[in-house]
Amino acid sequence: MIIIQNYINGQFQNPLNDEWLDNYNPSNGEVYGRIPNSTGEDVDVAFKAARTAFPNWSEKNIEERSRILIKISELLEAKVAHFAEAESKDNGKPINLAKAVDIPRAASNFRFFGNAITQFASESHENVGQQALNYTLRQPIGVVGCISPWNLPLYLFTWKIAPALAAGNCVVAKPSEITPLTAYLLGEICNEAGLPKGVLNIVHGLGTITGQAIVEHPNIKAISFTGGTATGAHIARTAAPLFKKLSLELGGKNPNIIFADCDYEDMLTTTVRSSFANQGQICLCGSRIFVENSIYEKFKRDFVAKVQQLIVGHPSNTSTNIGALVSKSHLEKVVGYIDQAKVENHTILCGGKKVTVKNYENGYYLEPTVIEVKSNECSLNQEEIFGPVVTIMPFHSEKEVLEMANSVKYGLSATLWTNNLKRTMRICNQLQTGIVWVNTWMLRDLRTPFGGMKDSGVGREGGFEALRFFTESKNICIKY
Ligand code: TXE
Repeated sequence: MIIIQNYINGQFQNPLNDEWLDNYNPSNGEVYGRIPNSTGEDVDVAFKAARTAFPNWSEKNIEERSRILIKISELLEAKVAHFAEAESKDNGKPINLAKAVDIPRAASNFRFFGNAITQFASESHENVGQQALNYTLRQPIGVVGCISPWNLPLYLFTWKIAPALAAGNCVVAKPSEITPLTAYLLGEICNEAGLPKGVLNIVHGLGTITGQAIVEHPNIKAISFTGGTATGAHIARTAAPLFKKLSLELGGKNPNIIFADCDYEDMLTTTVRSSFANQGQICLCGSRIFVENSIYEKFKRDFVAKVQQLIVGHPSNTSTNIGALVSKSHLEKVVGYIDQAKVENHTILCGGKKVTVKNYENGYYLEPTVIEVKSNECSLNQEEIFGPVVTIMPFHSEKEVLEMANSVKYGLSATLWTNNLKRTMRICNQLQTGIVWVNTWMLRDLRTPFGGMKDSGVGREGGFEALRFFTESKNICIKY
């Protein structure tokens, strides 16, 4: 049994009410740990520690802040195997994925923002006619709140914390109650790296209690949130009258548009990955596949054949492609969409059933599922499923596919496969998404703006966008 504690003021602590929640291992459905069921009182203690730490941290030499963040990155890199094992156990993702992607990326987040802050410049404007100089300061906000989800636990947790700290803020953070383990382990690394106590505080608990208390706290002045769109809307409503800065990275229903002139084999291999990586539980997964009519039947055959080769298995097995879904309730939600497909007479081309993995019969496993839908209007094409389920349908013209791609409430990312440059430019200009990948998927560069349009969120993360979010600008005008 792993006992996870809050990390407040550099120390591991029980919740003040001594109430705890069970933490499940999705690969076998068993409880393997417990986490604090923290309340607003714990959040307030964390806030006070952060507020006390703020003057020293914000006034620290930038090189010194940068050095500590890079040290955290190095310590994480040295413990990739340990963290990957924890992440895989907590989330159900294949160990190979956690080792190759999640934990290295968490380390990169600290390294990247540790370096980025040393390059973060602000503007100045001289008005010679009026003999005035304007310059803009970018000052840390104070104590900020970071709330992250369960799909890429440490990866997204650190994607918020690293820029917040780099910019000189102190943080009260809450990882998802479903996947708290690697955030817990991070506390020790922060101490080892010499992060002063109180600069980062990690409070565990339910979204509706602990998360809500962070959002409602009158003196936590900015909230960076990644999670579901409904939760994002609730947070926006709560934060608005308190005039908090908000960054919301929410759900997606991303189109994957495939033209006949693409590099077919590359497209096929990448499309399997963009559909099912992390059991399809990535907000960037291409969940609606649109294929040009002339290659539709061939694609259907080849894609289904490749998907059927994916191995569903225990996350710790290195040959596993598809691990366990994150929770029982999430598995049931995803299965609900497959049932809906049957009711609406869509065609399930492969998958569709829960999988029983030998010796782990109570784990949350599901076959990778491909569904041929009749139209883009069905709920399977309009709502975020967030599991190993993709839909496919043919299109006949550029105009038709653009209309379908854009006619959802979400606008996070899109993928386009074509070798026609003019078409690429036309479509990229018209797609209503914050991110477009052409002839690739999930090729990330941490300097680029990251986030969505429409119901996929507000604001952008990444690069200097994140540092701008976590700072207040102050313009100073001097008459000389
Ligand atoms: O996320 P929640 P859920 C989508 C996906 C999924 C759906 C719901 O479709 O099926 O959202 O997932 C905290 N105040 N995504 O319910 O609740 C919560 O504790 C403050 C897309 O698991 O949004 C957790 O730390 N915080 C997504 C975090 O919010 C609150 C990734 C996210 O949980 C809160 C995950 C409140 N009132 C799910 N209520 C993506 N964009 O990548 C909850 N939380």
